[in-house]
Amino acid sequence: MSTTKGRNVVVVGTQWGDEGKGKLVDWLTESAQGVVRFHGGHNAGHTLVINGVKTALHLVPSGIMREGVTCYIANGVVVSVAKLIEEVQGLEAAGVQVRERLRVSEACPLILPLHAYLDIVREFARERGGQQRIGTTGRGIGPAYEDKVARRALRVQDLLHPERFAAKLRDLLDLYNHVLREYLNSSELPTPEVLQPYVEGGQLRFDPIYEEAMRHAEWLRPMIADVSVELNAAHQRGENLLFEGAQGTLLDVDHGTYPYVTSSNCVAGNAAAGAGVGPGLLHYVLGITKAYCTRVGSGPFPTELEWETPGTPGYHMSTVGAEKGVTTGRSRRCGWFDAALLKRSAQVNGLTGLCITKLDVLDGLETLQLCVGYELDGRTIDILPLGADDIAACKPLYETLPGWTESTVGVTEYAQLPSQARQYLERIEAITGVPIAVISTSPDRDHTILRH
Ligand code: 2SA
Ligand code: MG
Repeated sequence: MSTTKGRNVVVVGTQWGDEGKGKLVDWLTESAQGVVRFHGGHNAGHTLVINGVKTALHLVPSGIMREGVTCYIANGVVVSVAKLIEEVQGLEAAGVQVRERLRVSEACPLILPLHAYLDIVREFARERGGQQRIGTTGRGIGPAYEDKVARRALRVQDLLHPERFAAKLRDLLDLYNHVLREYLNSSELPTPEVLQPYVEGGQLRFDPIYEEAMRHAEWLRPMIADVSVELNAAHQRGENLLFEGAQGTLLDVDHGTYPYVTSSNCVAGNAAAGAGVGPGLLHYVLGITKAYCTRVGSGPFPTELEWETPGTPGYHMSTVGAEKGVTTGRSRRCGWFDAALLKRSAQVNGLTGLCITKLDVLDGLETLQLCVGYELDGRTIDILPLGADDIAACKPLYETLPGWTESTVGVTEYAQLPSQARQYLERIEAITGVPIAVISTSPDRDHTILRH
């Protein structure tokens, strides 16, 4: 994990998100000059704890907490300027200088209030049609990516051309208002309070969306950049870049538990496409892995435990690990570590090294179960299958390992971990074939073990 000049690191989540990527990106930023978000949007929730002070980030890259680091929001990210303003203002009120160090790609598709509305309407329609909700964050991520691949998105660069913006927005609203009229009975539609100014009788209104976007354009203007050109120039200068993944591999639209996924590619390979750099610039892929599993939202989770009953291991993980969504405040489902799932993640990301987070949360559990494969349709398999239906049919196969009673909170030397903790980690390494380079023993920046 040692960092040399001009060496770039991609940080990805290997499970369903919330593995602790934010802390690691912040920690690694000590030797980076730029941090890049390359996919997703403000559905992400990255929590950092610095000198005991907690900061939650959604859209701003986690490098922002280090002075002098440039933060890039690259073309693969879907941007809500309203949410960006809110987040930047919060950070600046707390004394973090942001705007001079933030660059936003002109090619980013915009998330407008209409996308959040469509997100909520779609979830409602699924349920009404007898399907399970995806359990989205309701931030408009899916509808914004739909517009992007359908080639009708409004992009950051359109904000600087009011007439062009207005024409594109009119077309978009015509389309969606038609869809809303045809397919849904507007009187039934739920409209959250924050979206009420933009909706009338189940129809999206042009004026408030347009006027707000034009105000936002002025705020954003100084930060708008050709991020791809800037990243390539930074690399030429010998700077180290850090590519910050959001969500996790099992939420990837191609490789995850489809359709219970997010709408972007969360895997390491997308760092190149989503940032506008060549794949040759991705030198080290660090997979962030929680020492157990969590998932927020619907969808299959083979090693899920009962996590609401006091006294159970699942309850222990949920409470000691404070497993609540940073963006929505939803409780996360909890379960045993799934090494067969990690095997899938290691392959699709091409992991160079692993970072195990929240090891300390397992302190005090008598025994630990490690999923090493599944029974599926009478066969035994050792890697997570593809797609929600097969994954839901998997019966996990476990190995039992001893737990430890000592506290590991704040340990910074591998040798000082209890022998059972080391045995647990080394078993994970042996099954996945990926070396554990880093271990995190509390949310604090300094409570980190660097192994190699
Ligand atoms: P969406 O909103 O379209 O991306 O939702 C689709 C699925 O992706 C999941 N998802 C997430 N899972 C974990 N963490 C996320 N970020 C926040 C956090 C989530 C929160 O860090 O805690 O606060 O609830 C995140 N973002 C999206 C989502 O649950 C759906 O399963
Ligand atoms: Mg999170």
